[in-house]
Amino acid sequence: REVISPSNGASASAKPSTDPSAVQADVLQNLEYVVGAPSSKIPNGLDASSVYRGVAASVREHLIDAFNRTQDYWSEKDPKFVYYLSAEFLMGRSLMNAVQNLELTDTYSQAVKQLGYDLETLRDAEQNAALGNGGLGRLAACFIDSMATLNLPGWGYGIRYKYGMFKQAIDEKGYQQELPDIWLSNGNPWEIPRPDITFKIGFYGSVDNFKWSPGETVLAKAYDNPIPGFKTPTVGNLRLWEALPVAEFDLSAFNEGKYDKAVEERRKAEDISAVLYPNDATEYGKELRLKQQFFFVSASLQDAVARFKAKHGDNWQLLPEKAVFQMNDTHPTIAVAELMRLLIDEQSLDWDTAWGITQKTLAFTNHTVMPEALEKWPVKVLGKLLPRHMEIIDKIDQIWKDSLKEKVLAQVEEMHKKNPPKPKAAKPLKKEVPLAAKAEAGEPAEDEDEEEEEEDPVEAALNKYGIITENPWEKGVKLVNMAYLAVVGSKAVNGVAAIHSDIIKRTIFKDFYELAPHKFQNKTNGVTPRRWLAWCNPGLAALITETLGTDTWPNDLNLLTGLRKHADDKEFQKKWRAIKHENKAKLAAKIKARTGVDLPTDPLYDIQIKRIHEYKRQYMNILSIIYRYHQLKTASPEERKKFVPRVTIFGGKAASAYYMAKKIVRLINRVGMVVNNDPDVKDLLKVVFVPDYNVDWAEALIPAAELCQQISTAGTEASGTSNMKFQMNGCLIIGTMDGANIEIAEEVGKENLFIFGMDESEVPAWRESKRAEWKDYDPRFVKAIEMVRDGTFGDKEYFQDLADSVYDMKKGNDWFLVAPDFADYLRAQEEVDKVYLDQDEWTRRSILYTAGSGFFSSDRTIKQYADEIWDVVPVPVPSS
Ligand code: 475
Repeated sequence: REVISPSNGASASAKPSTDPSAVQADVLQNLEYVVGAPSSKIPNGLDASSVYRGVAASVREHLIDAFNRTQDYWSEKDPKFVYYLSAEFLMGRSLMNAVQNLELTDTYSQAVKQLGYDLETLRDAEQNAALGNGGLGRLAACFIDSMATLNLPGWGYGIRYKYGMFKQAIDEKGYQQELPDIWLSNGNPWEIPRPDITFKIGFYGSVDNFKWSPGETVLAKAYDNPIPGFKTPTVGNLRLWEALPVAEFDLSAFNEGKYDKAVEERRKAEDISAVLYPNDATEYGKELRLKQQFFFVSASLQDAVARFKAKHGDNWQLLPEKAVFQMNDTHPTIAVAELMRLLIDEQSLDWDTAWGITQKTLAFTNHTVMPEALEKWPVKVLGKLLPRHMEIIDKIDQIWKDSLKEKVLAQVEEMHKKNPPKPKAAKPLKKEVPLAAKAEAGEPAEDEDEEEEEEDPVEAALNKYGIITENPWEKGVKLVNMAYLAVVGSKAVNGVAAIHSDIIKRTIFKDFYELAPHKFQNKTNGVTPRRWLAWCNPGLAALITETLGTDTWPNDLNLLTGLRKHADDKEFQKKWRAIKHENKAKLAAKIKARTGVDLPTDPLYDIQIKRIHEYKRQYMNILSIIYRYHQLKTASPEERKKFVPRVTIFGGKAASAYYMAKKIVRLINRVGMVVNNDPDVKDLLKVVFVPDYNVDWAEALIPAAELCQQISTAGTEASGTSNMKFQMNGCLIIGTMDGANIEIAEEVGKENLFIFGMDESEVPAWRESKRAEWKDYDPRFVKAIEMVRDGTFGDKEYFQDLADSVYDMKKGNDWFLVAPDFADYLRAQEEVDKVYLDQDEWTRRSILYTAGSGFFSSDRTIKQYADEIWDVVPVPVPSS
């Protein structure tokens, strides 16, 4: 049976050409009719930004063509779809990625060359789409790239924030300044507005006999962002929602002269999709944030459910076979209640049927064990904003607790047998010490140890499993634990690296794991090797292709193991090193242009780029640099010659309210100002803080890095993903046995990393018993702290409490173990210097890193999600 779909016929003739001169004509057309440039100015009188927009509009035609074919085909085949629900997608720039993924780089390079431009310059005219904070948001972006490349039917769903991640500037004193990111100011050629696809989203109001009458309603409008796969005609979709008022404008208010009131509705609605909250791994308890979460979850579920209904009518039992929703951390977990509401209230299913379907359709990923990052909404807030959902959550909690009663009773009896009850009951709630949360508020971190009231042990045990629990910090205040809601409502729960998946089973989800061990899985993170190796490091990519004799490795990254046999080859090493050197020179030029700092290109390039956080320990890194500076200053000219020159680079944003993180940013900058201008150390040490670290910076920094810092306190970094990007680009790791570092060490050989510090298993004991009386400060640590205190880097007063935080146990508490790990860190740093002197050995290791990075392709990760959680299979789109 031959099926001729309308798109086949229609697009065959409309399909854009890939011949350079035809592409050039197309670019000119777009410059004239999309950008609106007068033909007299085309091409020579135009600025790069205009030409970029013309080129982007032309590339967009190719994307849309393949996008339509893909989506039509999938719609016709009706396979099971995965929907990736995420409050963040940190996409970065699209032009080069699109051109490369579509395999049109040469075509477009030639076409724009003939017009007098080069593609590289145009690429810089694009604004970064920074709709994410850090690791979690960038992971979502890598995942949708892999989904498209693997031909997996699936969409990403999120929010089209008007203002993305704040832009960071560093003022002349070294302070972080936050500026708005007006990323849409030049328009966005990569999106397709869908004014016809809108859903109503309700808030507030009341519930009468299970019927919800919202008190406020806004519209969610869809924008589709085509996501090209590589070496496949498949183009996936990222659908982002914008919030709009239901009524455009209140004309009668306007006519009465009430201008503010006339536009009030619009402003209130637009607020919902206005800003991305600049918080990484911290909960932010604002009603507007919950509003955002419900807004995009509801729109996405309504959209997917409507699509299902159009095909399958009321055959709801089929839903879990046609759709799966992956919840990216706790932000979208209101989906559990919203899917229940849609099935019960709108589709008239009974509770049990709806619950069975929900539990088979949702899955949940946890990304952090920081207790303050696990969202808990006050019942009062959630109940006011979403009264019907609160009712549903209440019932889920009740049924859940009832189902546990027998088990809990047995447990309590067992406990009593072993341990007859003393007059005072055991503490019902183990108090974690979420110090970073307190530090964020600028409060001193101190243990609180109030007396707990006696509590019925059964009640207490049930409370600890409860989705609705009492706030341990505030008596009588009830909270909805969103992570627990997600665990109970999902078919699968996963962590993002082996150690992390193990930790969540032992700690934050212990009781849930014991009740339903089958739900718990691991999916070690990955990154897209297209953006993070092939496109950002063309020199290395070419050498790899030449050496392996194939260019298929970006889609089959395990082929990189073929590099292993060249690791000792001196000629090959030379070529490998030359590429690194070239990347360093390019980076130095970019840093010079952006910061004015001159960097030599021969020293070891040592880089730490990630959100600024106490647990990530940028502080420990800068303390070791301070000590190095001290050593240099006190060395004789002869001794100085023995130092291995280093360029140390930092990048990362501090959450705007995170007090200590902001001090760390300032310290790094102040150290840079002193060190970089000190003739004594000259080219032996440089300290650079790149302002406004983002995806674009990462693409320049990672290929140039020789050493990267992955130095989180063991047990705190869920996975890390920059570690994988650095590894792919042949950058050595100094790090702790934490997150995915452990798995990287397995692939590369532990002896090839510079591992130091306490293990995850040793950390709790140190915190509990040794921390308070820790006196064993290494003299080098003492020296570095002294230099923070004594005004060597200025701002004497300002830095005192930063020094205290890791040193004075009455004022701080060094929760993240900077002091006890410091000596071993310096030992590892010395080892780094030693190995760097042996360039052949360094390069051998570098090659082994790249060769061992195949496992960390997000293609592998996504295949595992597809096979082990989603049950979604590839549906490749026929070529034409
Ligand atoms: C982990 N973000 C990394 C990465 O799995 C890991 C954002 C807003 C509010 C609360 N939290 C966030 C995160 O929790 C986050 O980015 N987590 C990171 O996820 C991907 O590689 O170790 O810290």
